[in-house]
Amino acid sequence: MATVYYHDEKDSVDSREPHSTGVPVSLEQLADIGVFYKHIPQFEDVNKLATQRNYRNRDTVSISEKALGAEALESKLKMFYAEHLHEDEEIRYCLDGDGFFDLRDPRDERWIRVLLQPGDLLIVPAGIYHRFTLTTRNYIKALRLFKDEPKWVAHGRPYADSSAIRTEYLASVQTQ
Ligand code: KMT
Ligand code: NI
Repeated sequence: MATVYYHDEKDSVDSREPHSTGVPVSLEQLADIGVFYKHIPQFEDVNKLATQRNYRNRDTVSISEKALGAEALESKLKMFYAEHLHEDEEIRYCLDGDGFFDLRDPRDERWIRVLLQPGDLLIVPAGIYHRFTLTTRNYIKALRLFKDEPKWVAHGRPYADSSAIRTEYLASVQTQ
């Protein structure tokens, strides 16, 4: 079962704690905001999905104190946990460890938290505000898939509010 729920918004508590309200969010609700979640245990099925959706680039990241050092880890997490959006749809697939993706529901501005564990795949649509953090285990190894050239640029809020990609995303959610 996917672990997806509303975030408790208690921002004084470490982001790596679960922050659960105990109120679950269904995969249908995720789909309503253009987010697709699936547990895919077989790696070849990830490759199939990537081919079907025209993904041409990928990389693997290890995010942990061991991989990055304590200081770099803290600064990376700060960056990932700042609310941002990307100009392209992107896939995240958890290979090892775990982490939380928070997705901002554009209809009520609530944060929806998705736990990514090994074999979990998340399609993050272009234009959705989101953020990422580890769990208290402090380690994830993840595959990041990009349609074209990896666009590392994260557009922060509120600067991206008036961008074309945000407007397009909001229109796609409203017409569903
Ligand atoms: C993102 O889009 O915020 C990220 O890629 C975070 C790290 S991937 C586990
Ligand atoms: Ni991002």
